[in-house]
Amino acid sequence: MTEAASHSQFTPRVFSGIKPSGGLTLGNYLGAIKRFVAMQGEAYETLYCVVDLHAITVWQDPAELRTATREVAASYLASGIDPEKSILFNQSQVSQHAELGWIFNCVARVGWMNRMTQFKEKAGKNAEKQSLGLYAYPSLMAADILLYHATHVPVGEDQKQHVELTRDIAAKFNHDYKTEFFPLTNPVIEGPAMRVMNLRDGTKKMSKSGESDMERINMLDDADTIAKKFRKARTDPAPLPESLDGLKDRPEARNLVDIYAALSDQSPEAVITEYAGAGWGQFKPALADLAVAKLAPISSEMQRLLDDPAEIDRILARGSERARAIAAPILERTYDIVGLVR
Ligand code: AQP
Repeated sequence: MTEAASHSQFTPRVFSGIKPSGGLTLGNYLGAIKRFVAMQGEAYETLYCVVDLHAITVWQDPAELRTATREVAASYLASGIDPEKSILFNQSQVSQHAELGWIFNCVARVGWMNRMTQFKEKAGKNAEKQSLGLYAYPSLMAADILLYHATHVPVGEDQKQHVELTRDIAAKFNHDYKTEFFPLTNPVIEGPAMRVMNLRDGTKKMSKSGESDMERINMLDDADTIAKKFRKARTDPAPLPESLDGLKDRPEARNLVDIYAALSDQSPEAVITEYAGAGWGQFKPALADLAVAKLAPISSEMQRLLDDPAEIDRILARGSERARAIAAPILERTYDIVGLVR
């Protein structure tokens, strides 16, 4: 693929999204939302999406899906996404996502999908019983990104493979149709909390849909619940070490240090320097206080916004209109390149 496809002719544009598949977690906040806010500004045009079509790749109760969609939108707004500065919308209101997703289903190879670790993890031993949508999810995700010619995608570590697949799809499309139409998008995975782990098992990531509520901090948890969950978080008996090296092979301890670092905008090294030798009886309450200080203002603003769902719907409708204005000509051009007569 040509260099040109990855650079220069594309406007610097950020796209990212979150699935409304349940209550949002601290992992979604640190790995995604906090960074979306930081990227909003002069350097990029920013589009942030509630990716509802991805949510239905596993069963969603319709009423709960509507609530979760508004909750993701409220979490963006409450965290500092400004709907004037960013385009904030939900995927299903921009039908071009599904249309480009189909084109990409015809570009992506079955072998590529078979290598996706997220599908393997989610499907477990029941791959045959999963929806076809869950299997094809990464090509819809490629469409989400490439529909806007997005150059940068802030994501957590778990989505890295899907952004790499997006580059593969763009490169194959460009190659097959002898064009440089789609950019080779860069994943942006930076900071100490790109993979926030489950509080009960430091080898598994914190997920909205994890089995037990005790394994995650939800953005809407109250102060007592947050304190209780950190108090009961699994750790080993040793105190915090003098340096980060001492956290090797201590995944639960490392996770709590990384969470503290991300919440306080410090490096994990700085946290270790501050808490060297401290026991969990000291560190966990400090972590809980910090998490409450950061999350409480966001969750109370979310609650306020959720009291007026019609206003959230208006913001999403307006954002969808602006998103369509970018997406429609890109899809039109794609159809032309592919040879579809309209
Ligand atoms: N534990 C995490 N640590 C860091 N980042 C995370 N993200 C999710 N979990 C963590 C990031 O949040 C963004 C939105 O993710 P998503 O909701 O669209 O999909 P997901 O990664 O599948 O999230 P969940 O919480 O695990 O949802 P379920 O349980 O429904 O599948 C992405 O940028 C992701 O990296």
